[in-house]
Amino acid sequence: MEQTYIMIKPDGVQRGLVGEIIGRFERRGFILKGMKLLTVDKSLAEKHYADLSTKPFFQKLVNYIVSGPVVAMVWEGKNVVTTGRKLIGATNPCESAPGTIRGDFAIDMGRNVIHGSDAVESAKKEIALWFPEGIAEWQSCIRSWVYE
Ligand code: YYY
Ligand code: MG
Repeated sequence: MEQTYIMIKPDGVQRGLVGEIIGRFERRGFILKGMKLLTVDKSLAEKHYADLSTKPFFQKLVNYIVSGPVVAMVWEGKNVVTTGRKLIGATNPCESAPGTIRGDFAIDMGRNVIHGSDAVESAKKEIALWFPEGIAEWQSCIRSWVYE
């Protein structure tokens, strides 16, 4: 089953949006396979956003991610990478539709509350980067009530 890396950024944690965000993924039918709250050091933040290292906003982005604890999660389900991005909404919250996480809770791009992997391949890399210890092995009993 497909997995994605979802991270509640420091603003989401500070604003008390953790339960709200987890609830949206849970209610959709996705299964939580890994979760931890951690403060991020600069080198991990830089590795996570390595693809953006040449962008003018890179340093600002890294400083934001290390500014407080984040909640790192692995969610599992059919098409969870793409559907997760839909639940999250557009990168710029001004363009995120109401009903999405960013569209409901964010205004500025540099405080957009949540990260979600953009492809199956990047999800694999990000899960390995954030969960080097591995993730829980378990099967949810709701599976046959969510999938036909
Ligand atoms: O995957 P997503 O988070 O939606 O956007 P990315 O293009 O991967 O950029 C990562 C992160 O960088 C974005 O969530 C906000 C920030 N950012 C920015 O501050 N300014 C930009 N012009 C583009 C992205
Ligand atoms: Mg991205």
